[in-house]
Amino acid sequence: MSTEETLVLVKPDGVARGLTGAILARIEAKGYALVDIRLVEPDRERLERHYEEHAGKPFYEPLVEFMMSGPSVAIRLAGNRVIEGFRSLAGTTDPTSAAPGTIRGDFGRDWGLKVQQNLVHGSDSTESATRELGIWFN
Ligand code: RTP
Ligand code: MG
Repeated sequence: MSTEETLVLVKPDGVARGLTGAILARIEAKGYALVDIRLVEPDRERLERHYEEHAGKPFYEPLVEFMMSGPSVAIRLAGNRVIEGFRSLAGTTDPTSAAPGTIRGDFGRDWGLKVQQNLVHGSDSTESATRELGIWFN
C-alpha cells in the first residue's frame, strides 16, 4: 500500500455544467476517500501560484481568466496511488482525444480557441500534490 493524497479540482466548467456530482461519483466508486472538500472562488494570486509552471506559455493567461470565471470545487483526496489513479480517471488533457470512459473523454467538450475547459485538475506528482494542497487548503 502506498496511501497518498492529491489535489483534485472540479474546474468552473464542471461546476457550471452541474457535473460535480457525476465526477464525485466516479471518484467515490473507485474507492478514494474525500478528506476535505470546498467551493472556492480563487483570485489571480492563488491561480498564479497554482499554475506557476505554465507562466509565459500561450495558454497561460486564458487559463487563469477561465479559472476566475466561476467557482471550482477543491478536493483533498486520499487513496492508494491516488495521484496516478485520479489522472487515469480524468483522461488526457485534451478532451477530444481523451479515451471514452474517462471524465474528460465522456464529458469534456472540444477546447475551442482559447479556453482550456477540461473539467478537472489532478496533481501530477507527490511534490505537486504537497505544493498544490498547500495553495488550496491552507
Ligand atoms: P491539469 O494540470 O489541469 O490536471 O491538466 P494536465 O496536467 O493534463 O495539463 P497541464 O499540461 O498541466 O496543463 C494545465 C491546464 O492548462 C490547459 N492547457 N491548455 N495547449 C494548450 O492549449 C493547453 N495545454 C494545457 C488545460 O486546461 C490543462 O488542464
Ligand atoms: Mg497539470
